[in-house]
Amino acid sequence: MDDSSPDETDGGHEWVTPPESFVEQANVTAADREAFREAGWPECWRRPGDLLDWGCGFDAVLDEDDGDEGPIRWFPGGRLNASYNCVDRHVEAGRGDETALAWEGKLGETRTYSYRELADEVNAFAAALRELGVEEGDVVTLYLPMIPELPVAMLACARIGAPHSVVFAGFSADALATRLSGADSEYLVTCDGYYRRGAALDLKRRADNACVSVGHAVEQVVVNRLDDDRPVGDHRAYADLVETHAGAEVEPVSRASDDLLFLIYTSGTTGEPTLVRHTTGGYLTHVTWTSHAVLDLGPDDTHWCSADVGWITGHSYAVYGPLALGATTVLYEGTPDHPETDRLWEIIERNGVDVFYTAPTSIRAFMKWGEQHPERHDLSSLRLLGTVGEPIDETAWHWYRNHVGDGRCPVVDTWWQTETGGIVLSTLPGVDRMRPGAVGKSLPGIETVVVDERGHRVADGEAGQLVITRPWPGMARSLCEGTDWGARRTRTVDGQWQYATGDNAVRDEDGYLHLLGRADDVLKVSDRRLSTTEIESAIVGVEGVAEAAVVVGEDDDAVRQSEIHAFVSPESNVAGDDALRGRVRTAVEEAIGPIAAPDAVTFAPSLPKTRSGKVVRRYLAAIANGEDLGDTSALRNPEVVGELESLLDR
Ligand code: 6R9
Repeated sequence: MDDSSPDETDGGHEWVTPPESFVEQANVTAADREAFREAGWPECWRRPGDLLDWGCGFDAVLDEDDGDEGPIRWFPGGRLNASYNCVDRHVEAGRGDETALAWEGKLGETRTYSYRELADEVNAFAAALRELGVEEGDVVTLYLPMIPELPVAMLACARIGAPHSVVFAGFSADALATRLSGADSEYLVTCDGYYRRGAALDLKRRADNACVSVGHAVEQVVVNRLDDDRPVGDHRAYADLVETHAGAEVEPVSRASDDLLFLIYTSGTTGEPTLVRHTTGGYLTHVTWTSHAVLDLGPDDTHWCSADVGWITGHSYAVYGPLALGATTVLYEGTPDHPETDRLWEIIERNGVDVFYTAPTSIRAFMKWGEQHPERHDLSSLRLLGTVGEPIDETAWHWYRNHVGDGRCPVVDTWWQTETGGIVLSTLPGVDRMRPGAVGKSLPGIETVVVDERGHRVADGEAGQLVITRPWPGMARSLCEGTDWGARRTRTVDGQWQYATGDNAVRDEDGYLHLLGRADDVLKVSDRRLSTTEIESAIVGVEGVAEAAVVVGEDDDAVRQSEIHAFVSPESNVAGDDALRGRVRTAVEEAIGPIAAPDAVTFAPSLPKTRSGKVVRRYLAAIANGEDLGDTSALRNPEVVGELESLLDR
């Protein structure tokens, strides 16, 4: 197939128009966009709210200030249950035999759950959680790999009104312990182990180590994934619990719209891990509506969001969004290159996936492996492709559209964050023209501007920070709590409410946004969001290390994978050698997990600092990437930057 030439150019920009065949069947039309505009904010969010079943309808779309816990509440007065919306209502509508979940295991096994089977297991596990003592409002931590028990446990928690806190299974015991303590969570669902590239990893041991260092008792439920009948000690076995409670019916707890659905840890603007809290009504409305409008999902679709459920993308678009709409969601336990580099295409073909949502980092890997892999498979079921997590460059965008989407599937580049709950910027696939290399405009009902440091709007074409200027339903509840600006990240400038995203961007004259990366200390490595503080404190914990700072670099590979680059200053009598490099990496693996281990470690006599003593990571990133440093005169020690360039670990 030819690499596509631009469909059209105007104003010097390349535009790609969605094909007529897609436009005709799209869930959201130009008239819908217009209806949003006419309804005005916040009333325009009423129709998305109506995609859900509310046990008790909301009194208003938004209560901007009730003065009590937080100033902003979506759908006040409304009551609902997320598990009812994602499971029961589809069974009640006669769709119980349709597939809810199609699971592809690491060893080539498959398992499917119809909506009825999902309902049965969610009910049984919800009853089991109750028997263990979990009450409404208790936080249940889920430390599980990509196995069906993870979404089942999430929905079981939602059913009884117990907020879940999912911790990515690649995180270490220490990272799990921090998250268990921080969320005050007394219940943990984990598993004996899981397979990664053919090897069995012992998750249970990590969980046990974490529980020992938590200041309170933690009750564990253990899923048997390795099928080797390891004893679970004095913990409860998931399979026994589900069997004992088979046939149980647990009435879904009626939750206020503003009640918590889940907690999730992410890295904050200052690089610290922070707890983000999402609500039931606002969050579920947002992810359901964006799954309908941007991912174009409905009950007849088979959707595959390849993100791990341990991150926000998996929560919103592998679990809650597609299940709320009654679609089939595909869950894959393995990695894209094991056993072969065409594993994903085989899964798409076998399951008839029609909407595929992945990250640019994966697309760059597919490019490196070559187009012969997707082209060997029948991918004609696909009708829409999406990306998320980091900017996608034009080359990767075109490769994805041509070699995976056969040149006919629209590509939606979706920008959002853990804090926004769901998609905020994207084209609407049946309405808007696409611009490779740019995410689209703000979605209907959402308003954004690009501002300077004082919060004032900059001219189109100029770079600044992206801010969202009106509350949106998926916004984390934690965003409006707390009083200091750093934690809150919302402020009022000249009477205008603003949420600071931490991302730099340029808005062009068509309203399309070009994302330029983070403006703060958040580390986005490929599509993973890590905490600089967590990594740096693991490194300075190594004997012989005086100081450390980590930044994102790009390796020299043609596919431009991002990598973690650590600048480490050893104590004066300590050699910066490979042995120390090894100890630095091991320390990070133990404190967070292998995904956070630095790819490059540059030893430096000192780090560039401002006169007030703050390390300037921006210069370190420029050095790591061989970029121009610009003016360094504001540094206390400008001479160090030249020295660092020659010491670089390449
Ligand atoms: C969903 C998710 C959020 C950060 C965000 C930004 C980056 C996400 C992007 C993108 C450019 C896109 N990001 N989508 N950058 N284009 N389409 O990734 O959440 O893990 O919280 O990360 O990811 O920097 O601020 P999260």
